[in-house]
Amino acid sequence: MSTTIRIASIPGDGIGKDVMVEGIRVLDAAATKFGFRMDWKHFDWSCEYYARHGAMMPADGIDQLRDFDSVYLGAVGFPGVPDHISLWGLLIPIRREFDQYANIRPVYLMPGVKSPLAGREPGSINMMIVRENTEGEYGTQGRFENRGTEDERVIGEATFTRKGVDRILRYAFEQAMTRGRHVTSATKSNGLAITMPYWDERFALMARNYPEVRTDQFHIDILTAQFVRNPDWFDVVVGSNLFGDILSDLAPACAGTIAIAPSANLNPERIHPSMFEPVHGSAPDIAGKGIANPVGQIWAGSMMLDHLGQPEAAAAIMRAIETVLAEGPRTPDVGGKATTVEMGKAIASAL
Ligand code: GGG
Repeated sequence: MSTTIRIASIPGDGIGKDVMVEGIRVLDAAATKFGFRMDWKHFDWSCEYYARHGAMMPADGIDQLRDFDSVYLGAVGFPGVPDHISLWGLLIPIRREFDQYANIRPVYLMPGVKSPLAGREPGSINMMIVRENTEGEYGTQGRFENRGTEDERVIGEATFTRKGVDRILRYAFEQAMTRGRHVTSATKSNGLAITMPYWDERFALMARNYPEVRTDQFHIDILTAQFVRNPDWFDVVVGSNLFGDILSDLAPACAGTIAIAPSANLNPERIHPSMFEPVHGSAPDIAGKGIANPVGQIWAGSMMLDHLGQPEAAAAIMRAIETVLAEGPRTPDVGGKATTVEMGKAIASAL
């Protein structure tokens, strides 16, 4: 009897709906080729759902997802719903309730994709951003004081727990052991005088457990400059929730386009489902026009299959993505004239 993989798909908003169709097309084709079954259940949770129900998902939404092997997400956010409402109503609760503390975002300069940085060859940018995903600067703790007066101020708290910091640092070092044995820490301990010195302290302690791994750390401001000047310096880059979020848009932009970048929200202990999504957002300006690049969604699907014990299918999808990015058909953002559907179909056929 063949394995069945049960996936909750949440296309979400904007181009999430366009690229999800292609992600499913490619994963279904991979399943047929490699002899397993994909069993999809689709959820319409989104800003449209919010407009109808006053919430991004039902009150028991997390429980509805609990028994799936993984969650496959498109994009979240649309004009009319404030971004903090849409993110905190859907994406962030899933990450937190399922303790998906490791957000893994690989960055690779693919053949056929042009870096905006001069003289960069395919493969010359090859790093992994490891982003802390459940605490840090992303938070709802805080308060307004003297609201509506001249003395108005707002205070937001960032929480860094020893457990939370150590487990993401450990994850980054373990990743480095399987790659180039180099970990860079993103910090800002010269300005953020409480949380970031603590982060640095835990980083130095964690590094002692991995004498084979070369380490360095940069303040986030100069780190962004070095991503642009010297992206080949980096192997694994570990950062807090906010810094990792910023770096994982910047790095794929240096490698050509954020549109192809994937993201795995992992619960490494596999007690809960993990979630896979493209790094990009819902891009309302091009939603429904049929020109969104589906590669970020499809690459995220490859990461999902790898996580769920189908490494051959995952690798085949990556080869198919590389072939189509190099030879076409390609969407306009990567220099072609193809539609989202044409590119998705080409990747499915290249398997
Ligand atoms: N692909 C999911 C999505 O819509 N991401 C956009 C976004 O703003 N994400 C914020 C985050 O990853 O924390």
